[in-house]
Parts: sequence; structure tokens; C-alpha cells
Amino acid sequence: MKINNKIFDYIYKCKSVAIFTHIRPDADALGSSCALKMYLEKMGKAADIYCDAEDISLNFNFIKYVSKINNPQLKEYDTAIALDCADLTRLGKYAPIYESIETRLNIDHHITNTNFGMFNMIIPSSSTGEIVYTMFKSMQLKPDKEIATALYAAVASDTGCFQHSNTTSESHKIAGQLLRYKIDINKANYFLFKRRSWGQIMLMQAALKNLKLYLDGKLAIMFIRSNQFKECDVGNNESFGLVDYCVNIEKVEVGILISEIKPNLYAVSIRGKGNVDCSKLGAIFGGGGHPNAAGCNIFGSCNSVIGKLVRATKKFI
Ligand SMILES: [Mn+2]
Repeated sequence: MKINNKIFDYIYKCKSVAIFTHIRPDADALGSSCALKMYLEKMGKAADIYCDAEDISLNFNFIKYVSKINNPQLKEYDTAIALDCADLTRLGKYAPIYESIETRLNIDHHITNTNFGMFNMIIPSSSTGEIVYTMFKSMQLKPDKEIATALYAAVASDTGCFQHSNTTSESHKIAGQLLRYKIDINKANYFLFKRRSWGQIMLMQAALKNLKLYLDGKLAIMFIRSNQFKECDVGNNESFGLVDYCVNIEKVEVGILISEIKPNLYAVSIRGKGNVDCSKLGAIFGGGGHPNAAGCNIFGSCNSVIGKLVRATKKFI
């Protein structure tokens, strides 16, 4: 991975940093942001993290500083750094704060990134965590156990625990280097991939009843209504993993989970295991992502949203 040297000047120069990551944060968003804060503190700098999310899953609390997100200690910032955000809208309600800061950096791995920063470092790689790790390694700064845990979470999460096709020898190499810092790998993987509340299991039971096949069994769609989230006492950001049940079905090429997050507003997760480019499918509805994993938001009734998705997917299958 080639790091643009210019970023080092910005990192050396900054003193008070606001780190921004994306709405509905995943472990790459949270892990890379928390790792960046820890690295900056090692260098004697101060940083706050902003993430437009009402309740960040407790599953991520094994990452140091996740519980300190949106709890700013600084009054002003000389530098803003967006991590893992493909465009400015991904910063949600914090976008105006980002834009108000004099020096604005944008570090990301999404090739669809709109280069919204003053300085943009977009490196195609499996995760933003890999970029953060390589950037500080190039500056001869070593992680510690907490940083390594945060970065491992980032890399493991975005590669689907090294199972997605975006996994490279680089991802494995970096994870291998991080393991030298005595990460509790059992704990990290339990919290990242396995831990479920009773409510999440009940939600899964409800969601599986709302699973149907379309397009000769090549498309599977599952939906969760907002009252089902409420009945199971599960936040609408805690349905992760369920979309895998859709895409894992044999013959299915595209699996979609539709979660009603507000009346008539659906968050759509798209996963693929065939030749369909999910990011193009998501882009039809103003979203985006990667070839095998993408997302978007769609307004409408549940049935109309399903209809739109079936018609759109049909063009790709
Ligand atoms: Mn990412």
C-alpha cells in the first residue's frame, strides 16, 4: 500500500483533531476512528470522535474509546479527519462541523469516494483500518494492545472475518502483525461476529418468517418492520448478520435485508455472491458500497420497496 507522503505533514502539524466517521457505524468505522485517536494521543495530540448514531451497539465496547464517541472534550479543532466516509452525507448531522474546520482531511478505502476533503487519501483496500495501520507504520509509530485491537476489529469486520473477496494477502499480513500485540482474539471475534442478545435471536426468528425468494430463486429478500424491532427490544442498527441468511441460500445471487428505520423509510442491505455488482444496485437508489456488499435507503411502503428492489435486481441477473 502506497501512502501519500503529504498526509504526514498534516498529521505532524495538527494539535486538536475532530475525527468523523459514518452513520450506522460498523467496526471499521469505529475501530479506525478509535485507533486514530489513540495514535494521535501517543503523538501528544488531542482528538474527539463524532459519529451520527444514537446508540452504538454495545458489541463494540471492547474497542477502547467507543464509549467516548460524541463526548467532545475540545472546544475547537485545527484539523478534521473523515474516516471510512465515501461522501459528505455519510457524516450525517456532523457534516457542518466537519466543513467548519480549517484543515479537512478525508481518508477512505471506498473507490466511490467523492473527494470531499481538502486533502483526500483514498486507497482501495479491504478496510480503512488497513490504511490507518499502514499510515502510522510508515511514520514508525507502533500500535499497542488497544490500538491493535481496534485495528483488528476494523480489518476483520470489513473482510467478514477474512471471508469476503476483498480480503487480500495484505489484510492477512496486517492482521498477523496486529496479533503480535496480544489481542484477545477470542473476545474480539465473539463481540464482532457471534454475540447476540436474546432479543436479536427473537428478531431473527421474526425476520426469517419474512424471508422470500424472487427471480427464480436468485434473489432473497427479508424485511423487518419497525414494530418488530420494538417488540424484540432491538435497535434498528442491530440487525447485522441477518442479511447473510439471505445470500447464503443456495442458488441465491443477491440477498437483501430491508429494515424499517422510520415510518416509510427503509435501510436496505445488499449482499451478493454471484456476478451482480451490488454497489451498482445500491447506486440506483442513491446508495453505494462494494461489489459484494452495498446499501441504500428507500422511501415508500414495504411492498413498494420490495417491488422496486426486485425490478432493479432483475436488470442485473
Ligand atoms: Mn470500511
